[in-house]
Amino acid sequence: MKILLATTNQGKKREFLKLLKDLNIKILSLKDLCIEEGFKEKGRSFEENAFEKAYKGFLLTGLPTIGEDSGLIVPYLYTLPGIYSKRFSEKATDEENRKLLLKLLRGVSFEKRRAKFVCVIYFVLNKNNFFKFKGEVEGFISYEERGKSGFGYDPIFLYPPLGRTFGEIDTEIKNLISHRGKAVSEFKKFIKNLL
Ligand code: ITT
Repeated sequence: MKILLATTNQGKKREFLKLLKDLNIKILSLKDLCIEEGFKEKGRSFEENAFEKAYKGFLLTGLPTIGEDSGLIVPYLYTLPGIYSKRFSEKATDEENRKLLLKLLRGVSFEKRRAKFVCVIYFVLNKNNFFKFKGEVEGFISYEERGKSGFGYDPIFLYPPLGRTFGEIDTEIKNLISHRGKAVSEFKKFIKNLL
């Protein structure tokens, strides 16, 4: 079985490939298929965006497709960056996004720095059958950047059970506890049944 992973984010792709490597499935990326087109998100929820990416990938290639939308929710900031996680700051680079978030939380107490990562995966098997998987992980926004692992907001996402940010842990460990790791684990149960 071949599956398209409809993401342009290299950090996500690295994690997915590690998480799915024990399945008897060939995972192709948009890049592998020379598809340059980005997947602009227009939806109002992680669900809508994930579905749109997966369905568009399926329509473009005819392959069963995984679409994923994820982001960081900070209740103190009325759920921002949320579905705008990728384009939170003006320049929309990972570094600028992190800087903006730290700036908005300057002087804010630890308790109010609660945050959670959310990951929604849609798997479009064919034009009439699609399946949703979701994962979340809770933590806090740190006071400064720590560590260089991962991508996006990882260096400022503090995970209390380990006393470290996601920027300070290896991908293998992150995959065991992360929002994406949890959603993919549900997806794997499903796909094993299907196969
Ligand atoms: P695709 O739409 O092509 O998949 P994207 O980067 O545009 O890639 P999203 O719209 O889902 O993806 O944006 C999610 C953003 O949320 C991402 O760019 C990161 O800034 C952040 N994010 C999601 N998961 C993360 C993680 O595991 N660690 C750190 N930041 C994460």
